[in-house]
Amino acid sequence: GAGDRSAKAERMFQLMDGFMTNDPMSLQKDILDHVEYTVARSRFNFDDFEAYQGLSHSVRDRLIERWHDTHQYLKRKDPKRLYFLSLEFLMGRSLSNSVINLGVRDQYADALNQLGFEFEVLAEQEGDAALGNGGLARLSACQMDSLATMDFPAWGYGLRYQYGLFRQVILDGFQHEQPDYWLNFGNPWEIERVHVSYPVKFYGAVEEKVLEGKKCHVWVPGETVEAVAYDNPIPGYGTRNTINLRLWAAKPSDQQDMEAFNTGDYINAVINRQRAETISSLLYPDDRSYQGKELRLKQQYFFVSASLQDIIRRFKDSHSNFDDFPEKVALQLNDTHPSLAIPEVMRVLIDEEYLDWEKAWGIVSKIFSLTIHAVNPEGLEKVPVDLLGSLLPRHLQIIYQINFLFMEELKKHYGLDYNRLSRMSIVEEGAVKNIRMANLSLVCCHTVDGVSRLHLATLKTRVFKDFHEFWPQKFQYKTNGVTQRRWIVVSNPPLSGLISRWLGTDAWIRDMDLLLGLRDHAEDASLQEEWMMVRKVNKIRLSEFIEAMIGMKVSPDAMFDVQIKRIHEYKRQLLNILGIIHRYDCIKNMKESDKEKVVPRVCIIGGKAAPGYEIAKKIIKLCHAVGEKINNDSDIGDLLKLVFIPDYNVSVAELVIPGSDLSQHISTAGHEASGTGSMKFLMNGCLLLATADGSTVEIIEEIGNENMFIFGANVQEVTNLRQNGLGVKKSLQFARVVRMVREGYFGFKDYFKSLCDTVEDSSDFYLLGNDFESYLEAQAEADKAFVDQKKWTKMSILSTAGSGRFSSDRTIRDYAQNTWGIEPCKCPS
Ligand code: BZD
Repeated sequence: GAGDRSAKAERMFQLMDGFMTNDPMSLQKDILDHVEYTVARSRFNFDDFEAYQGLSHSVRDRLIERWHDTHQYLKRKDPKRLYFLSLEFLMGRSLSNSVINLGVRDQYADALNQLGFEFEVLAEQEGDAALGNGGLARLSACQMDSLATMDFPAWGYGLRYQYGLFRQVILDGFQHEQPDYWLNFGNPWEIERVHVSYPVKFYGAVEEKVLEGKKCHVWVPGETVEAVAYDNPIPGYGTRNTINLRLWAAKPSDQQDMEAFNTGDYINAVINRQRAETISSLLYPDDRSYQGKELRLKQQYFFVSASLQDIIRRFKDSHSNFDDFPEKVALQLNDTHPSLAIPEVMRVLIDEEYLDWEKAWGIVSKIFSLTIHAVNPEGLEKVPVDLLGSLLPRHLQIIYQINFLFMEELKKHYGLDYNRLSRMSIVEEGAVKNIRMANLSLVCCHTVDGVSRLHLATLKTRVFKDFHEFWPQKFQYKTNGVTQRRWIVVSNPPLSGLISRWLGTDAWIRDMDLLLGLRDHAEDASLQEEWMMVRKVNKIRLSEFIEAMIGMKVSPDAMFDVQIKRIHEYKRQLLNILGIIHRYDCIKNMKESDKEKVVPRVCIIGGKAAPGYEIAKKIIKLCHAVGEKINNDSDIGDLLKLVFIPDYNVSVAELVIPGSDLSQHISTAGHEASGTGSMKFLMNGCLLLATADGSTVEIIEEIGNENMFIFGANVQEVTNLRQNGLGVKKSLQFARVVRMVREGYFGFKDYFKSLCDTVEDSSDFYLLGNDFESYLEAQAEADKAFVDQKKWTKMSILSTAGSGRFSSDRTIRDYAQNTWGIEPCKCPS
C-alpha cells in the first residue's frame, strides 16, 4: 500500500545520502571501482584511456542520479514540455563539460592527482561526438545546455548515427574522407534503453475501411524497423536539473522477414534483417543543397515517427483525451529536416486516435514551431512526390489534403492569382513533382523564426515574401547565441578565472550580461596586463598544438589570424587566401629595411568541404599549395606563415579559439544566416574582421565599429552590384593575385583553373573582386592596431565585455516566452 511505498521511498533517500558523495576519497574509490568492475582492468595496472573510462563512468553515475530526480519531479509537476527535434547535434566531448556543470571539477582533479593522474590529460582521451555538420548542429548542442541550465522542461530528439561526420585527412594537400566510427571504444555518455523501442513503418499501401460506421484509412506497411532509444543526460550548470537527449538507433524488427523464416530461408533472412540498421548508420555530410535521397528521407521519418510515439505515449500516461495536448506539448522543428512530424501527427490523430480532420488540424496548428537556418532557395528541402508516395503513402495523401485546404483559403483571399498560388503551393509542379518541405512547414507552424535580424529581413523580402504577406504575425527572429559554459568556462579556464576575479563573482556563468562590468576596467593597466598574460598562455598552447599536429613551429608573438568553419564559396576562404598571397607578394617585393615594420602573422585556416563539393576541395588544396610556398621561403621567415588545421571539429575549436587574436567572418553580405563561430571568438577576447552579414550586424551594435574591423559591400550594395552586372570595380591588386594562381605560381595550374574562373569578372557571384580592396584596408587596420598592444588589449576586453547578448541563454529565454510558451520547472536540490 501507500505506507509501504513511502517507507520504501524513505529508505531510498537514506541510501542515496550515503551514495553519491564528492569528497576525494569517495571519488577515488568510485573511479577505481569502475576501472576494476566496469572496464574490467586491474586496479594495479591501467593506462590513461582506462583511467578516462573509469572517470567518465563515475561522472555518468552522478549524471544519472540527477537525471532520474529531474524526470521524477517533472512527472509529478506535468508542466508543458518542449520537444526539440533535430537531425543533427554536434556535442563534442562530454567529460569536462559535465564535471563543470555538476560543480565537481576541482574535486575530481584533486582525487585524480592523488591517484597519480591529471584531469586535463585524461580529458584529452575523449573523442568528439560529431553527429552533425556545422553551425546548425552545434547550435542545437548549445541550446540543450541552456535549456538544462535554465530549468526548462525540455527533451531533445535525434538520430544515433553509427558514423558521425567524416574525418578529414589531408594527403599532398588534398582532402580525403575517412569514416568516423566513434562508437568503437564504447560511449559512457549514453544509456541504452533496450525496453524503450517503437516500430517504424515504411512503404506498403493505404486501405480504406469502414469501422463503426466511419471511413478509416489503414496503412499496411511493406517494411517495419525498430527504433531503440539511447539516452544522453544533459546537465544544467548550477542546478540539479538534468535533461535528456534521446537518440534513436535502428534495429531489425521482430516482424521483419517472418515469412522468409517460415519458408526456411534462415540464413538469408538473418542477413536481410541486419540491413535495417543502415537507417541510422551515417550522417549525410552535405550542409548546403538537398538531394532527394531515399535513405535520407527514411532517416527523417524514422526519427520523427519514433519520437512522436514516445511523446504521445508520455502524454497519454496522464491524459485521457487530446484536448490538452497543445497546453502540454511544444514541438520545435530544427529547420525543415523533421517536418514530416506534421503529417505524422495528423496521421496518428486521425487514423490511430480516430479524431476527425478539423479536430486534428486544430491541434497540429497550435503545437509546431520552426527555425529556418538557410538563406537561399537552394537550401530549402524538396522531396520528389514519387519518392514520398512510395515510402510514406498515407503521408502523401495527408499533405495533399493540407495543400488542398490551403489553396482554397488562398483563393478566398486572393482570387485566382495563379502565379501566387503556384509559388505558395506545397506541391511544386514540373518535370519532377516535388513536395516543398518549407511551404508545408510555413502553412502548419504557428511561428517561424529566423536566426538573426538581418536573416529574417532577407526571408521576408525574398524566399518567404508571399507567406509573410499572408501571415505577417507568424514571422519572428531569435538571434543565435552560444553557451558560455562550453565556450569560456570549459575551453578557457584562465580567462574564466580572470573574469570572475575582476567582477568579484562567477555569476556571469549563468548571467552573461554581467560581463558588461568589465567595461569599467578596460583601460586598467593591471587588468590589461593579466589579460595579455592569459592570452599569451593560450597562444603558446595553440602553437604547441600546431607543432604536434603538422610539425611546424610558429611564434606566439605573431598575430594569430584565424578562419575556421565549413568550407564554402560564400564564406570566402578564397578571399582570405588571396589576401595572404597579396601579403606574401608585398613582403617579397619589400626593401630589407622595410621588413621591420611588418607585423608578423600566423594565418590559420581550418574546415571540412562536403565530399562532393569540388570547388570547396580546390580551396583546401590552394591553401596547402600557397602555404607550401610561403612557409618555405627564406625571404619571409617568421613574417608570414600559413597553417591549415586538418580535421577541424568541436574539440579543435575549443583549443584554437582562445588562442586567436583576430578571426575572420567574411561571407558575402546576405549569405550567412547568422554565424555563431564569431560569438565564440568574441567571448574569448578575439577581435573580429568581418562583413556586415548575419549576426555580425548585431555584434557591431554591442561592441561598436571602432572595436572591430568591418569591410565590404553591405546587403543593399550586393543587391545593386548584382543587378547592375558584376565586375565593375576590380582592383589591379586583385587581378594580380588571381593571375599568380592561374599562371601556376603555386603549381597545379590546370587544377586551379576552374577555381580562378569562379572569381573571373562576370562570374564573380560572391564579389571577391569587389570587396578585395576594402578587405586589404581592414587587414591593414588590424596590423596597425596590433602594433599598439595597449589599444589592442582594450579592444579585446571590450569584445568580451560586450558579448553577453550572444549567450544561448538569451536566445532560449526568448524562444521559451515568445515561441514555445514554456516555463522553468526547477527540481529541488
Ligand atoms: O546554421 C547554419 C547557417 O549557415 C549559419 O549561418 C547559422 O549560424 C547556423 C545556425 O543557425 N546552417 C547550417 O549549419 N546548415 C546545415 O548544417 C545543414 C545541414 C543539413 C542540411 C542543410 C543544412
